[in-house]
Amino acid sequence: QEKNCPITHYRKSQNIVQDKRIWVTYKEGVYDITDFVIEHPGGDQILLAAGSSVEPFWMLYAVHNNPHVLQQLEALRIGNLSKQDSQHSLENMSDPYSSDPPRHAVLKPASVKPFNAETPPFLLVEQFITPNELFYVRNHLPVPQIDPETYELEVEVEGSNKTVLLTLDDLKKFPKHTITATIMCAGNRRSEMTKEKPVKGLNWGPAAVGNATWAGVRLRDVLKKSGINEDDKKWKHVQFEGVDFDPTGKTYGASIPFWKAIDKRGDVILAYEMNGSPIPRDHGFPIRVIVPGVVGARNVKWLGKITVSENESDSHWQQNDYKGFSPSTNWDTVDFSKSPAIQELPVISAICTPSANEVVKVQDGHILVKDLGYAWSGGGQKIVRVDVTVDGGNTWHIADLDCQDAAEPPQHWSWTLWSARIPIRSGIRNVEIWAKAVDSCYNTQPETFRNIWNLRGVLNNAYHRVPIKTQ
Ligand code: MTE
Ligand code: MO
Repeated sequence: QEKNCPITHYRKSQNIVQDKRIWVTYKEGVYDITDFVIEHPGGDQILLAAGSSVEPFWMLYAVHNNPHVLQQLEALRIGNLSKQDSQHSLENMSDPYSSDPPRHAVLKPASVKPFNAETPPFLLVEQFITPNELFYVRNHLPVPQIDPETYELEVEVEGSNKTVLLTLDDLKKFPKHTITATIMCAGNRRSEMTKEKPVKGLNWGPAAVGNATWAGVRLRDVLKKSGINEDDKKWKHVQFEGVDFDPTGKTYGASIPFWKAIDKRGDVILAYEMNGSPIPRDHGFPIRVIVPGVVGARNVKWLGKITVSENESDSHWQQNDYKGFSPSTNWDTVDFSKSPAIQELPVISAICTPSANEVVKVQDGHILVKDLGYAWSGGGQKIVRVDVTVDGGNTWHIADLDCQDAAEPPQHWSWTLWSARIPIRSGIRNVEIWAKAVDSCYNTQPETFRNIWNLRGVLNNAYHRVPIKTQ
């Protein structure tokens, strides 16, 4: 443990100073991982463990603790710790995920620790409102245990040394505001993009999305009560911090533009209810920010602190993740400071039933699929049309928009559920259903993933294509 490499020296693999080697330990082994980090995309994550044991980190990111990774590591072993040193406090280290809440068995995990899971697609489109226990879960870290009796939310106005502390009761004294809004992960449908060319991230299908009714207090009301003048040009961002934290003590964080936070029509709320119940632990109990129309990552759960600022959040998830890049940008050339953080999401749709390779009955020369899919657009835009084709775009059929909220743009926050009755030429057994949606700005989806591919696999909104068999 003679080398203690400060993380900040190694922010990106390109910046690694060759004469400062990076060592980690695992059990009694000592490993020089410098060359590995240079090769490895996302090497900056590994550097959290630089100069120390990787074990606490692997408990947090359990995907790494597998035979393949251990084998790779073994090749880098340069020595062993003394018996004394290797007997340090490992015994006291418990699984940080042991107090995570129980989950519905139907949720399909993309990773277990941290817990990430999506709804089975056919269940997703059965109901306009996604039930709490079926709502997808995207956690970066263990679920914090928060006592609602002692919970306090801190509100800081940067540059003033005044901070406001609000208990749950204080918060509930503000007028209650209810909205129905879709929340979607930036990585939703990533598994399709990765088929074009591998991307780094959880292998989500089309169901890292859900629609719920959220109730709470307007962020705007809390900010005004904390002394913020909505016309003050100085304020550019509102930052949020969760109380979930990584082994270095860093909490999950994100920010949104000030205008979105303060605008009455932005409908940003500090929610304490999800579909009429207290927010479940996985979804942010007791308070989570709902930023409708904006990517899931900014909807910070287990909210601990709000900061009104001139600057964006400096968290990893605001600065070095959840950004889009050119298809030609790779892990050697990427510069996260050059792309803006994703806020409003682009228009998307997905076919949820039938599933790939399902056999579908033809009746009167048509296939009829109820609850076919969902469509949604960010920024409070509404879906005005969904087009479906089964002949590669020679003919398009207009889908029925079966379930749609009455709210008008730019405050239309919910998804639209749709279905279609599609004519099929007789004798054709294998067809591919394609879907694309059009929103109230007349934005539509790109045809393929090829030209929107990006290294993190975000913004996966190309036409959804599902091959089926007819009978
Ligand atoms: N907030 C905290 N505190 N910690 C997190 O890991 N994940 C974010 C966001 N808020 C996250 C968070 C991401 S990336 C998404 S997509 C949504 O929460 C997921 O919300 P859900 O789990 O309620 O579906
Ligand atoms: Mo996400």
